[in-house]
Amino acid sequence: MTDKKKDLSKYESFHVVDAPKKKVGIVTSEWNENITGILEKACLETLQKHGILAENIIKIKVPGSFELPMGARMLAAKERLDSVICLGCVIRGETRHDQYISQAVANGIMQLQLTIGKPVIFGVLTPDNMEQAIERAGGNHGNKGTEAAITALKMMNIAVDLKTSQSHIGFGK
Ligand code: DLZ
Repeated sequence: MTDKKKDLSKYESFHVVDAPKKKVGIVTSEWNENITGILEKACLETLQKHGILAENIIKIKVPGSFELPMGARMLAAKERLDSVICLGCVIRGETRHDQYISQAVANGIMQLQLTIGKPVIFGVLTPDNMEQAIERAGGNHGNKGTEAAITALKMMNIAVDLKTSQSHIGFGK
């Protein structure tokens, strides 16, 4: 059973600080485009709702979710981005193909964000079937595109807070 408290799509907007000067990349998988298109639209709208200018949102498409980490890396290398959001939908099939893709994407995204030092967001659905995907793309379980945008905004806020505060992380003074 899903914990409703964890459904970030129903977030209160005052919990998220606007980030008007930030530049964000969105990388969207073309596979299951009927779903990923909905995620992308919600993601874009949420970023703009929080003050990010249209010209500071750079969108690209990749063939499938497996290509998301590489697409994000290529985009981050070309543009000075504060965050990259990866959107995809890997639906379970008859074989374990989906597990290989999902694992590779999750690992690739984690590796990329730790390497470049910027938040790279895992906005990838991993449903058992199309019905579950639809529920997470504007249905009963919210819209994971919105959630991905909120996560990016929160992570960019953390980066700003750490830069401006006197506190430090680590062992030095
Ligand atoms: C091949 C494949 C399959 C079977 N299923 C999906 C899927 O459900 N979602 C998705 O985003 N991509 C899928 N792909 C394509 C792979 O992600 C990738 O594009 C190809 O294996 C080529 O590297």
